[in-house]
Amino acid sequence: MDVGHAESVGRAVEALKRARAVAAITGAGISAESGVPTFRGPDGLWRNFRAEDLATPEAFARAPGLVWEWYRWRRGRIAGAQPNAGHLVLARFEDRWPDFALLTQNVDGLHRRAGSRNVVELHGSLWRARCTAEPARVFDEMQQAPGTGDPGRVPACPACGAPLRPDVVWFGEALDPAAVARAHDAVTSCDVLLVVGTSAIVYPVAALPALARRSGATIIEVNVDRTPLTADADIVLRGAAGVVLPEVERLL
Ligand code: BV8
Repeated sequence: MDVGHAESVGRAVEALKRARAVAAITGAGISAESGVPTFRGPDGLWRNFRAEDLATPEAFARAPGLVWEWYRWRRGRIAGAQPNAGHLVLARFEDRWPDFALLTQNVDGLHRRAGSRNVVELHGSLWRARCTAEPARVFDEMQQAPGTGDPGRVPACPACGAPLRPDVVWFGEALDPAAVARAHDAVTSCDVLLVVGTSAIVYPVAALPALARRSGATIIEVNVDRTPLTADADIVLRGAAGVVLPEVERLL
């Protein structure tokens, strides 16, 4: 561990040891070491697609079969993935801080599979589908709804026959108000906010670290690269989440 990094890890450990309440925001980077492609990295999901082509209500209205193909492809990529050491450390943090809140932008479900229970899936879940006619009708694991696995097909709601859509938040769509309220409560009441593996450019989640900072929290960024948040983070741990988070946990 280089001296600068060791010192930053030490400062992060001290802040966490003093913390009464801790929260974390995660993005696609924490799943990278599980083999799940990120959105904007060199092997990013967006490399072959443009977000506005697929992750928007307009795209779904224009080409629902294409959008379903993309989500089925992503489910296939994720189905074989296992939670990595970074996911597991955050799951164990629930035992250290009873109210540890995990606010994720990821839709891959890996935090829950790692054992995290207090997870706010701010952008929904790839593993759920919901009825386009009655959004309250949500199908878990997608197996419950016939046709969600059939290539090219747009699955139909078993209750009313309307098309199903992935239960995720697309660009231009509002986040679930209840999830946003839980995230707001977590970041305004924590002493330390970990921001792990996110490019910090997708709003409204990207606005949460500034809110935490205004509320007095220490911001710790864990990322392999710089982001728009880096300059405002109190502590920057430059490295892979699956390496850095275990380094921190070992010293707690
Ligand atoms: C909203 C779910 C308003 C679906 C996603 C212009 C037009 C339209 C909208 C906007 C606009 N300008 C701004 C907006 C708002 C827009 C937005 O912020 N756009 C950005 C791009 C500028 N936001 C929205 O549209 C949001 N809704 O504003 O609604 C509204 C209000 C009321 C009423 C109606 C409407 C909705 C945003 C949610 C969009 N959905 N995904 C799906 O997944 O298919 S976004 C998508 O990006 C994912 O959720 C993803 O998680 C998220 C953020 O990306 P990251 O997770 O950060 O991933 P990324 O690849 O970018 O970065 C990975 C990072 O990890 C990198 O920093 C990398 O260095 C690092 N890394 C890599 N490996 C590792 C690592 N770090 C650590 N360890 C490693 N090993």
